[in-house]
Amino acid sequence: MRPQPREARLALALLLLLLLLLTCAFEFCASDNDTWPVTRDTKARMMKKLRTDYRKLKKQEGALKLVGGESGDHEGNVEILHDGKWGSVCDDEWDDLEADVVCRQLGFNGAISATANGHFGQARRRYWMDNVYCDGTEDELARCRFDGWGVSDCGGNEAAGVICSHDEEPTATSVPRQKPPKSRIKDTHQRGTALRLSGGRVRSEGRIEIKLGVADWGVVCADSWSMLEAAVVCRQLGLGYASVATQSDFFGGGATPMSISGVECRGSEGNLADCLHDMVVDCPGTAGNIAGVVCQREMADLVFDHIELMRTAHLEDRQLYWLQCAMEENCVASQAYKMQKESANWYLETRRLLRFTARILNAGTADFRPSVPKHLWEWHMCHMHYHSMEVFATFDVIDSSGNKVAEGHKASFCLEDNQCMPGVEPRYKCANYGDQGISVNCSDIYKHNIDCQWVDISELEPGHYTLKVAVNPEFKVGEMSFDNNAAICRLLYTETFATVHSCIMGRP
Ligand SMILES: *[C@@H]1O[C@H](CO)[C@@H](O)[C@H](O)[C@H]1NC(C)=O
Ligand SMILES: *[C@@H]1O[C@H](CO)[C@@H](O)[C@H](O)[C@H]1NC(C)=O
Ligand SMILES: [Ca+2]
Repeated sequence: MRPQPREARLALALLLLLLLLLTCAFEFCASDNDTWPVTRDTKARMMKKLRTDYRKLKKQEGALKLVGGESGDHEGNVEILHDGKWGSVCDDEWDDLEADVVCRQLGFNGAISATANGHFGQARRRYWMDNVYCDGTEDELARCRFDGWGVSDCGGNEAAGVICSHDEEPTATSVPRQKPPKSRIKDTHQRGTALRLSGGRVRSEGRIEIKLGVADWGVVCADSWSMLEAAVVCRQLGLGYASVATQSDFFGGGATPMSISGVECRGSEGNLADCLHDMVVDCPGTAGNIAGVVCQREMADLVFDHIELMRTAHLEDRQLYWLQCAMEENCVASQAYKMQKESANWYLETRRLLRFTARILNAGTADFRPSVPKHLWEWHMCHMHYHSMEVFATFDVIDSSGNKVAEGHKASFCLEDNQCMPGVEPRYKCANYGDQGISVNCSDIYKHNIDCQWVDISELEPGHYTLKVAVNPEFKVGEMSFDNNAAICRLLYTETFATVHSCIMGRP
């Protein structure tokens, strides 16, 4: 179980208070020394200070604030106080449940939305929390599950935020003032656009500069800049595929005027002018929030095998006793953690798992390598291997109105060559801290019988659903195409069996 630092500190403060009282009672307070009034005075002052410290501690540990919001204090990136210092929260696993807890802790009725990717600017401080899982009943964010204070592998652009519902403006509908809707770049700037890279060490990299009509060249705000937008730039300039999307002044440009912000592409466009942008430039965060790219000719391309998924999908009922490793890796639904908290016999409870095999082929022209460098890989004791990519795959069950109904967990994997086409030598191996990756024309296979290779559907009502399995779902690693990274299937679930059928290939 995770230690409860808040409780621990409160207990410590109380203990000190008691100790002081005792010392006092035996040493000074009983003496009839003529300095007794002074001692009593000192004692009273110390007691008072301790009491206020204790109250402060109680109030502050786990306190939240929202920063960077523009239209009021009901929105912003989340910062949390731990150990007397404010820190940011990473957006991995950040969604409506967590946002709701944040908003309620801050005294709002609930959340309108959870924001990610530094929606309200870059993270200003170190990350205190990562992989936060709330079940929605917590009264404080600090009571949700997370990786531990300060444990995170997130970059500066992964700040989590919220927009809380507030009714200070009764004239408006329930939606508060948000950024105005976006428009296509070429609709706003009909006199044409031109694109170039500047400040790179070689021709195939640099900051993006865009020329709108007769205006001067300007840089692009990196507020929603990702591998998808970067891919469009590389394609348009004939430079191949995007391998890195930068959000900094790494390639200079701090003194160049900002031409556009909020650029948003699907990733398959041939021209950046087909993407959306803010009609009025609105670039949150620091001056160095500039979009850049590194393009490459050769690139990996993961393809998810949906045939194998259909062939292998089946149900298994398993006692929590056998799922303790899986619990450590967040592979069961939050209901299971609740049982663990509330019942002494929690390990006798049964969970229902929808198991299937995930087979991922690299059909590109370059190896697929993990997004996290080797020295930062996390060792997972339970499964005795290193995780090199925090979110390599997502498994989601979605109902007919588009809601996620079985908590899709985000699986970290150990990437390796399990099966290669004839004539291709496997090169990546997880064992012994080996190099991780997937070679061209090799597949990484996660068989249905290994731990965590499932969706926990214990709370699911029988019926018809959509099962969506996706690899590299956050587009953290560059690929030739993301249109083949997901299998989107029909799931029929009855009390006694489940079938997965009619899969199509799609985007995460
Ligand atoms: C009273 O306390 C003072 C110093 O705090 C000390 O010097 C003195 O000896 C004490 N007298 C008695 C009677 O304990
Ligand atoms: C991978 O397979 C494709 C088609 O099966 C082939 O054209 C290509 O040369 C192979 N690449 C490598 C590096 O083996
Ligand atoms: Ca792909």
